[in-house]
Amino acid sequence: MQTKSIARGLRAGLLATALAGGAAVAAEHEVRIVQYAYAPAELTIKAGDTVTWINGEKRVSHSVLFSATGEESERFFPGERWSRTFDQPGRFEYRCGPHPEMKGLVVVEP
Ligand SMILES: [Cu+2]
Repeated sequence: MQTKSIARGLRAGLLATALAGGAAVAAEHEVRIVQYAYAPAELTIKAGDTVTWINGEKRVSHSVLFSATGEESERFFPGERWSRTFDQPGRFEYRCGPHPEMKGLVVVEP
């Protein structure tokens, strides 16, 4: 009888810990850049997550330029990467600074 109620208490405690931990853990996402394109071009993430763009080209540098704010990464070269954390929900359309035809979108859910 006493053993059972202790086990129940432990289970409830573990569940609460798991839920709190799950909400606090931010995820990492990757977007590869190959042949003048972002892949995936559209990405849906949760607020607090980080996206890393990886230049997978042979010799071309690219950037990530957010159209709405003008915020732009530095140019990054083949093998290099650039990361941004998205704390606010919203739609973040972007393109490549030197190659405006390259377009991408990050949707950040609350
Ligand atoms: Cu580019």
